[in-house]
Amino acid sequence: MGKPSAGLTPRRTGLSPCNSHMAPTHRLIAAAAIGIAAFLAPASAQIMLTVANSGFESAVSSGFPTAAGNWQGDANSAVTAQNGVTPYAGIQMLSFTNNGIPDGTNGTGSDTLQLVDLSAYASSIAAGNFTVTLSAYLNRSGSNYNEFWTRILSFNTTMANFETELISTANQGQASNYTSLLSDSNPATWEFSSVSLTLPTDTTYIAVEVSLLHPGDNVPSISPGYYADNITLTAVPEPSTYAALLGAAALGFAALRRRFFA
Ligand SMILES: [Ca+2]
Ligand SMILES: [Ca+2]
Repeated sequence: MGKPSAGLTPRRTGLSPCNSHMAPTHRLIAAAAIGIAAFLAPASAQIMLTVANSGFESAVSSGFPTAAGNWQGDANSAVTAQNGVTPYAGIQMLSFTNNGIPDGTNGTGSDTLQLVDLSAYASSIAAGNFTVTLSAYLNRSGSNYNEFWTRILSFNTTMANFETELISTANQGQASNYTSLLSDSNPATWEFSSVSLTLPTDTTYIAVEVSLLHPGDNVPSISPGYYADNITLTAVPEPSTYAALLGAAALGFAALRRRFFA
């Protein structure tokens, strides 16, 4: 951001005697600088999406969700500090304690997920390159080999059909992505994990998920000692927004060049 302004400053100073042409020129310079500044600050285009009960300060439910609004899944629970682990923030955190039904081949998983309605962003998503990022803090006091997952799945039907869609598309949705994390063994530290997914252009909602996988041994329950907290979800729309800004800045400079070299 500093570079374009620094480059423009001497020109503005040098031009100051030419009163009659100054105002429009300054306006052009300012417009170009603002355009470039906006282009160089993509963080400004990031959208914070709402995750309900993002810090697990309220209870979570079991079963497949059929609507947006809270965490559901295996019978995990929101708990206060325990087993040497203090919540990352607030007074509660998610404890992974139940892994549903072992499937006999792929080990077991303890899943908690939430549906997020993205219909308000339909036009941005349809433009393509609409990327969402899910982040979570994870920690354990348990000593077994277990793997945390953060995952995003996209869907284009209604939320009431979520369970059917999840099963019929082999647990993948239309598109999905995950990051796995093997937490360190220090219960005093929280580990950060995040995953991004560029959504199919017809996405209407996504499922965001935090899981604890217990690979291989296929036991019917997971001992307490594995936790998640502070879930965040952000989106960055199609970069054509930046391209438009850069285009505006380029036009401004072209106009300046004509003024100086005509
Ligand atoms: Ca919390
Ligand atoms: Ca840790």
